[in-house]
Amino acid sequence: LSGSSISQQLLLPNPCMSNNTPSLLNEIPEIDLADPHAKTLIVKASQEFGFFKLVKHGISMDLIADLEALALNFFAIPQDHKDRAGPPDPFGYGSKNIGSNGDVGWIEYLLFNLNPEVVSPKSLTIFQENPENFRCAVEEYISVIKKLSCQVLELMAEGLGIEEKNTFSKLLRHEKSDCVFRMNYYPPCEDAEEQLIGFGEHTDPQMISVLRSNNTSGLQICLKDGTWVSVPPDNTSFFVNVGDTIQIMTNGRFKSVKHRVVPDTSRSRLSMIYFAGIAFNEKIRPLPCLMTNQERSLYKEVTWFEFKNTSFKHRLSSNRIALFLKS
Ligand code: GA4
Repeated sequence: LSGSSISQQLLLPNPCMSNNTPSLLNEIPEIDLADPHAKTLIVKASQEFGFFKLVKHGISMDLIADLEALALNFFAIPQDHKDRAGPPDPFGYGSKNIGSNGDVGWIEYLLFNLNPEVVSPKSLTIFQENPENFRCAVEEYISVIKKLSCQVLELMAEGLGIEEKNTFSKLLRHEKSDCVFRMNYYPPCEDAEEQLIGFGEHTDPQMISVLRSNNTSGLQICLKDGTWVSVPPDNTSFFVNVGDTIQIMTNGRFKSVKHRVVPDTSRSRLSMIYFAGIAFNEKIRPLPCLMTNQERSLYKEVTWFEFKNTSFKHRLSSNRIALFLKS
């Protein structure tokens, strides 16, 4: 990323943010997956924050460290080599531009398509400059994160008192589930005179997102009252965001959390996020078993295909769910 061409858009838009650092989120809900209360704590955290941290998840730190090293190798190769794996339309290597509606950030990234229905020849070029072990590490990581995501989704269903505990997880296990894996690299922004934005505020459209980052800060989440708080980095844990799809499926009980990333001035941040989505033809609507007697759906029924298409036509910060609210 070239420091000389920082556009106005990269500056943090929120005036209350530019001069003061948001407070640290000290009470981030921590879930130990082996704890018998995990399901209750996950539901509480999903309602209150739409965000929580997974500890004692059982995923090998070696696997993570290997993938992190390979990803850093990729981001360190010459720009023209990286560009051969781009542009991310919608999968591949991207730099600065996010999506296709004019959003920008102080970021480089790799987007992997995990939906067998979407043909993505670019997936091959991502690995072109890299040894076969990069592909293997990505595949292995995705397979363990998918299992972890299913575990979380099952605890969510159980905690909500849904009889079939695989209600959400079976949507992810579906052979045509539309998932994405993303590696984000935020170079340090030491020369910047003003606070830059790495990844602008947004919610994730899928069911849940499972994030792991190195030990560099940057992630911020927006609380219910609208205040932004920084999430202390923790490279041994995973962070889970509730996405738009689960907010709709729970008729608003779970909150799709607004979040953003502000790059560090002196250290680079690397995060890897697995977005657990559903198949294109699945309907997004509140689960009938969750609706109490008089309760009415807050949202218009929509397929994931329609929801995703509409989302991708709007700016990053747009309120996607609001587009599907019943009047
Ligand atoms: C946000 C969550 C995931 O990173 C992502 C993003 C996608 C993209 O980078 O292409 C989008 C964004 C995300 C939602 C609105 C549109 C599409 C950028 C953007 C401006 C891969 C996804 O699925 O939705």
